[in-house]
Amino acid sequence: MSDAHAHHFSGRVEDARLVTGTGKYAADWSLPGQLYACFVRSDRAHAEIVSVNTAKAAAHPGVKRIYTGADALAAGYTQYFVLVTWPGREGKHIIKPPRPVLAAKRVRHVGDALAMVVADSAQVAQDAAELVEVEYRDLPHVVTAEEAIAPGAPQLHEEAPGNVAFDYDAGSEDAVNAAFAQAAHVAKLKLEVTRVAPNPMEPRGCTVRYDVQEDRYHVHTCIQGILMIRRQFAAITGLPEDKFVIHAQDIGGSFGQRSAAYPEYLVQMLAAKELSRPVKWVSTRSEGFLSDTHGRGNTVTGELALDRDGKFLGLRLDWLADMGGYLSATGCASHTRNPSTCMTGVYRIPALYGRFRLIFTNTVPVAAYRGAGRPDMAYVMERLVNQAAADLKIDPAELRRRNFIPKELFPYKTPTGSTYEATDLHGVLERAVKFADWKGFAVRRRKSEKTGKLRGLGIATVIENTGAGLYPKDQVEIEAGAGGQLDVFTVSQSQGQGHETAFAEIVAHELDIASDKVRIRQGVKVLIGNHTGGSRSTVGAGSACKLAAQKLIEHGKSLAAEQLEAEPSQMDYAGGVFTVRGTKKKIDLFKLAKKKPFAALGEGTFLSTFPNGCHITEVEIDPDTGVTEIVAYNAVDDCGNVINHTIVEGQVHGAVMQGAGQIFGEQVVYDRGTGQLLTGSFMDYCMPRAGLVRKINMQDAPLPSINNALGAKGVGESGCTASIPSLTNAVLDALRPLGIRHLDMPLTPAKIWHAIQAAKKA
Ligand code: MCN
Repeated sequence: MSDAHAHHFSGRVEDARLVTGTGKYAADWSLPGQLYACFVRSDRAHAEIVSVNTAKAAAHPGVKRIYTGADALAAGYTQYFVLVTWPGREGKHIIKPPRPVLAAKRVRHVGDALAMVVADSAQVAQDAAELVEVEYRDLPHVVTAEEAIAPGAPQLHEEAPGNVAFDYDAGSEDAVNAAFAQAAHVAKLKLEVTRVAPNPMEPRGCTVRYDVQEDRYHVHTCIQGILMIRRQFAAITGLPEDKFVIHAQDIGGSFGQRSAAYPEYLVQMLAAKELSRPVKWVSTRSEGFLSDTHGRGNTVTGELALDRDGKFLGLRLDWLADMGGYLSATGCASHTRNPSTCMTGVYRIPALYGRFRLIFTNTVPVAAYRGAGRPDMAYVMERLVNQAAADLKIDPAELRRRNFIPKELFPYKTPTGSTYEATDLHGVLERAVKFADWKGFAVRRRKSEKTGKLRGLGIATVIENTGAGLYPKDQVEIEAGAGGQLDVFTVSQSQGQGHETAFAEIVAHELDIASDKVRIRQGVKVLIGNHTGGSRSTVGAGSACKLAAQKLIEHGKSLAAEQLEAEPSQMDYAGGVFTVRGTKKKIDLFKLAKKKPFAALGEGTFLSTFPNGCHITEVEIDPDTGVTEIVAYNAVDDCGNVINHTIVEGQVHGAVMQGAGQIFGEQVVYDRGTGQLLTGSFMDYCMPRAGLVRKINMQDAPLPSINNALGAKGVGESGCTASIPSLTNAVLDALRPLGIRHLDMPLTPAKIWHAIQAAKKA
């Protein structure tokens, strides 16, 4: 890379806009003549709707129209799009009970929307919503997956007996049974991967305008990409995808949550068309807790069989995923296929079997959340490995070394059908062990003991597949326009990942020009490609950026040749200038475009990549208070070739923080007796504070991917996948000398303190 654009690798170009309040988020879109919507939501966990009386609300001054479940049924907006199309156990397909976009006959969770008031202002809509009278007949409810599958449990959907939406398995049950029969030791744990609320900074919002002339809906909302949401709208309405024009500029975080075509948006469509006015709705934070999809929510029993030498023989999982009251588009895949594809982790385990069941409960639907099943899988695996190490009194790093997939077996086909590309598991581990001064821990523990603290050392060695997508290829178009700038069009959508910076750098690097000449334009042109999710944008859209830039050069060469009266084969290109080889004849890329704008399309099909890493953490626990302090966080990650190191650090930092949040505080809690959501605001849902993880030491261990043009592997989620098990292993390492074998997340001070007190008494 030339000095001319060495400055690219500093800050992010979007930051100035985002931190000075000049970003444009969902709530910032306002359209002339817009009306405002407010939703009436169920205050019951499970009930029949006997009647909805809208008379008083409709008479409220300023109210234009009130929509109810009857309108949803009349429109036929009842069938949702879900990603899972493949069969499960015994060839049976996923059960997709109808979900009217406004609850019609029954409500299935607190917060289930059953009416929408449209009025002149948001305040009037809210006032009127409070006048809607709903008569319910309460039904028995159930808020945990385990209780939902018990005999006699309340049933949520007639179509799904026993509350099971999908029963899926992976691997070979017979092979696992045989492996367990040979085992010298079995480590077994029952683990809760708690339900959490993603809570992006930006509350959800949407403004819909129906254009009569075009006969199209213009939807202004927070998304992860225009295509996936259009496909869902099309599936629900039965209309072609091009009837939906999606507008989005800045997205204030998503973490998987903004991939759904939420029911509210479809009711707004009904209203915008019928009333011939745009309809705007912006969620409050509390409403978000009740209606934005939640994440994780798995109860997993895991068993790891080992031989006498500590070699892994088999892994068996029984996985119950709490899906909430309805299926989301992504959740069903996140909790079946995703964990099964990386079920073997970084280990050579000859026999694997997992049974994954998706269960309905009277709670908010669950969807993909940063990592989407892979952190859950890594957590189960890494907890089991540490449990086995403790049981067998083997150093946990050593037990890992013994069981890593050997280098010579890569590319490695796992027993559940993934093909891992080359990784250097031993190399990453040894670097991390050194980086974290693993050997010096005993001394540090003694030091902590002197101050009355319990010190623990945690490790997680993880791998995950990135690259899941709905579309078979990714396209990017670059336009060299007359304005002296390049416009790069992509259908992926940054939600905070810094694509405007990173993608511009990819294009600028390839074209050997300054990156401020390159402008990334997301979602304004319909191309084929995936939304931003599954940590696949860099390998997909990013690689397509590189290929498009290469094509632009080739195309530019033929145009430049015409201008300079030469043959395209005589043209060279460097530093933004086309030259005729061996002559002084040349033309600048931007001058060429000024004469005649030109464009190029880059595209490709990019396979999964397998980022992997080792995170070693240390905690100190004050036994008098149960408070845990993370005193060291050392991460070594292989995310292939790094495009922008600062962004990668930011991504790992953010994801580690999210993992730490889940381990030390975050949890969505429902009251079993009433089915009410107890964590409905930031007063009672414990978001992590900046001080939770003070310093992360990071090292890149790049082994280029062979599956894409950049040699990059995805990195957006890997910090979650590694931090969740590593931090838990550290806490349990600190507590194990007291005889504490296991605690479920969140590891709050109260939980730890009580466990210590109980252990002292025992
Ligand atoms: N990157 C890089 N070198 C690599 C890999 C990635 O420089 N070898 C950079 C990329 O150029 C990009 C960023 O890191 O700017 C993340 O890239 P990638 O791993 O491809 O992930 P995606 O862009 O597809 O982002 C998705 C991922 C997911 S799935 C969730 S969930 C998530 C996340 O990213 N949600 C986020 N990070 C988030 N960050 C913010 N701020 N907000 C969210 O909602």
